[in-house]
Amino acid sequence: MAALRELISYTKLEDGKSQSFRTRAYEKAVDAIASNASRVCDMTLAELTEIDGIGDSTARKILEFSSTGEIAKVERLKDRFPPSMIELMRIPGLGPKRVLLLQDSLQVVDVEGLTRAIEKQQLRTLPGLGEKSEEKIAQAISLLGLHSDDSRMEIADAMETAHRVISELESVDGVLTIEYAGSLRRLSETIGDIDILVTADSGSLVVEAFVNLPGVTAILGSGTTKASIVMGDRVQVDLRVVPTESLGAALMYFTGSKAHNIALRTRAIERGMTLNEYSLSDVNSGDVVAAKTEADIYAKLDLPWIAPELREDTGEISAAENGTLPAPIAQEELRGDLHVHTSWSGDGRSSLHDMLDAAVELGMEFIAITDHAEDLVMNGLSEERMLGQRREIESLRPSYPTLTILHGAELNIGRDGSIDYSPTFLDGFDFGVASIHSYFELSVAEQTERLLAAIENPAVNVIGHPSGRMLGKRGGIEFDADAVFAAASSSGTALEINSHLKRLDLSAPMLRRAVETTDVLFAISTDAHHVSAYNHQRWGVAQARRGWVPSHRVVNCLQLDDFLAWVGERRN
Ligand code: DGT
Ligand code: CA
Ligand code: CA
Ligand code: ZN
Repeated sequence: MAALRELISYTKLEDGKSQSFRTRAYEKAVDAIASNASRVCDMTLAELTEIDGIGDSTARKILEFSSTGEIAKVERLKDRFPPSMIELMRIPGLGPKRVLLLQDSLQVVDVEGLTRAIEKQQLRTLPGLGEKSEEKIAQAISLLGLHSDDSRMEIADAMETAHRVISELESVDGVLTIEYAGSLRRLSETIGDIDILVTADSGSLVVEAFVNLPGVTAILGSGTTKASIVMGDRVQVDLRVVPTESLGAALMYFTGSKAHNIALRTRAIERGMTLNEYSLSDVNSGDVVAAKTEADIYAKLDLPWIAPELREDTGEISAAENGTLPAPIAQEELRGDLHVHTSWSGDGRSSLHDMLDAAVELGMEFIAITDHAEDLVMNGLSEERMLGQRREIESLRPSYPTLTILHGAELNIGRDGSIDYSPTFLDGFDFGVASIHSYFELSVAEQTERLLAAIENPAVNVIGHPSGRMLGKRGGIEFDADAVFAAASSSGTALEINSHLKRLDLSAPMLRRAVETTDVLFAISTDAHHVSAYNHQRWGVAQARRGWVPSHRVVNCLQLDDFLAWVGERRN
């Protein structure tokens, strides 16, 4: 039982020691509950004390929690000890006594403060600590990955954790819907914490399952409708269980951004209403005006539904009001994928045949197979192997009557902007993607020249992941974006929106600038190296939304004939 575990942590702090008569009693009760099949939440005092291992005072705490959703003592202690102190107790070498000492003598209550204190060599000055223990604690912090300055996660990691949590919670009894909100739903590049919203018959059952998920290393708080946990080293996940009738209001509130919420609240007030996480309501009567869906609420605020990826208070509300906000692209609008790898290249993990089968299954109408060209040292295909792949495609075409298969290549943009193979050999392809895979350190002028040369090359239809960035690893090349957008716009070369969560390349601000200042076209591509990665299309679509890209600018949303016409224009 999560509430009891929380009680144990806080009692340790209150007592200033890890073991006491009280903590032992609570721990015994936790064990007793774990081995007892029936639900303690519904039991009477008499039934509870009957269980071996649960004493009278613990039973009263459990009863208090089942009827009020809180334990008053824990709530009181939270005022004295912030939840971050509970997290500090997880660090080897720091028990309750030392955590209290840190608070009293150095006003340190969290990992960030602790790291600063270690940097200033303050820990070694405390009674009972010395240089050695300071070093040990510093080591433990870095081993646990509790880096204070870098506490935001990459979106790829956060999304993976969120999906793991969601799939675990799906099997809990009485769960109706699960969605993630917050910065994750807005597709921010980095995520502070993961926010999950659930509708369910019983909040406490969901909370119970949530705090007991595999991989939970700390419970920062829990009640009957909400809880916060730490998974693994440092990933915080916040859970809210909300009533079905106010799901829309809750989703809006917890999706944020905070700035977007504030702007909407102001708008509500101007219309004689109040907006909070429960509903949009009439300010005088208190009657609910809308709450169940986001679209209902936006409509009552005289706005179309605004896609989560746009909710940053960067002009989306006035654009929505004026009708100039692009309709959000839907994944169903994509008719094909234009950057796809197969096991012909060293890093592809599914066969050509399997990639085509999966494409048909997903309803694609066209596809460009674009394995690496020869200049990519490890994985590139020689001319001979490219011709082998072309023969295989030709022999497979009759088996895929609904899929137009283009034989392309992912060409490498060299230092001077030249690409692989001879012009004659390049003529043999149906399609070309050209990408930056090397020379990340050149000057802005040189990088711009490289991109411009590739854009002008008739063998190139799309510039793949134009900046070459890898989120959390490298920033990508710097180039004169306006010059590149203008050139791509006049030559008809599309710029890729790479769907991989580690790339999301071009970035959203770049996309928005390109859309606002030029007529440039885009290709939303998965860069799939395995059949399962077609799935990433949804992130590419979300990234396009975040960049305010309308679907009429996206070449894979074109009808087949128009798409082929666009490809052909470029190549002759
Ligand atoms: P993060 O976690 O730092 O990447 O960013 P968010 O946006 O997920 O922020 P988080 O987790 O603190 O809160 C989730 C959402 O809840 C946030 O986007 C908007 C809403 N929210 C949180 N605190 C406030 C607040 O004080 N006022 C308003 N209006 N909304 C808030
Ligand atoms: Ca968050
Ligand atoms: Ca949060
Ligand atoms: Zn690729």
